[in-house]
Amino acid sequence: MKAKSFSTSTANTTTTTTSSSSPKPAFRYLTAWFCPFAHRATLALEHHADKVEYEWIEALGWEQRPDDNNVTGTGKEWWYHWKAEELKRTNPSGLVPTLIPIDPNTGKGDETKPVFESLVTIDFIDEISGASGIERLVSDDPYESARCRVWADKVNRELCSPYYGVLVRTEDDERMEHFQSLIKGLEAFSTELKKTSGPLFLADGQLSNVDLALVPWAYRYYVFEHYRGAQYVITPDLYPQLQPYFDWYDYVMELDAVKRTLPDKDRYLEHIGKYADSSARSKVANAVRRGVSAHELDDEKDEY
Ligand SMILES: N[C@@H](CCC(=O)N[C@@H](CS)C(=O)NCC(=O)O)C(=O)O
Repeated sequence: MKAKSFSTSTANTTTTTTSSSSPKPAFRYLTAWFCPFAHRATLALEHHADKVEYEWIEALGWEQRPDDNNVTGTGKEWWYHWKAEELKRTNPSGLVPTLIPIDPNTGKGDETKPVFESLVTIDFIDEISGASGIERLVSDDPYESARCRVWADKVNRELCSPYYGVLVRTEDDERMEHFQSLIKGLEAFSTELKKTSGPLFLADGQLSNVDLALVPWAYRYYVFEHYRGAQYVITPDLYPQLQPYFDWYDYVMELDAVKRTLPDKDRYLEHIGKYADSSARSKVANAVRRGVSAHELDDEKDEY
């Protein structure tokens, strides 16, 4: 299999690599350029780009469907996700990211072994890469690894889910409530960052699953100002207590594996506008509209 180098333009197309026998683990990577959950898996794949190969398959996107039956009652809510058949077949929830291992003997995806759930994909990619020491995203130290497990989940609940509350909820006070809980979460994260010498979650500049859990959303917080106004901006002037987080942010955004995976800001702004104006239908958007957090989405209740 030919190694594929990532560029943000890659994320706009389906990239095909040719297959032959290869000692490196290789995957069909069912993803979407805009998806922050998938971005976590992309970051892990790119961090281990010399050890793991993948074929980027754009497997999800917006499609506008006429609201013939006036299901929404607003005449506005027309945007749904189209999904690749391969995604529907392999992930019971039909969500990206999903990784399908490529069988080295046939060069085809082995659909009996899909790997999904973004936090799981980070750890899985790290393990299958065979990396060791400082290159690992899951610490070799069992105590640090346990602390990271707790914090990756906490980051997911407290620093990622509120993002959707700010964008999807329609009342100002509800949006602000989600924003305030995000700031509280960032305060807790900043305090935890002080436990090591910084600037990353683990000591000695070792990138971890906790860092990768947060990078996609930290990068995307810029959309708040555009859609929700100046009181939703997160800057050192306004929140000096978050300085460890700002130092972390400046550092991670300069890492090569991060820089080359960041979606174009204007293009993403347009994409996420469908959440901000309530015209989007997706499991996450429906869960938040129903009044629960994004991480509590339910396949049955939030199907659309
Ligand atoms: N808990 C999942 C969430 C993934 C997710 O919600 N992905 C979105 C794209 S950003 C998706 O696939 N949506 C399809 C749908 O809503 O049906 C994870 O962490 O991987």
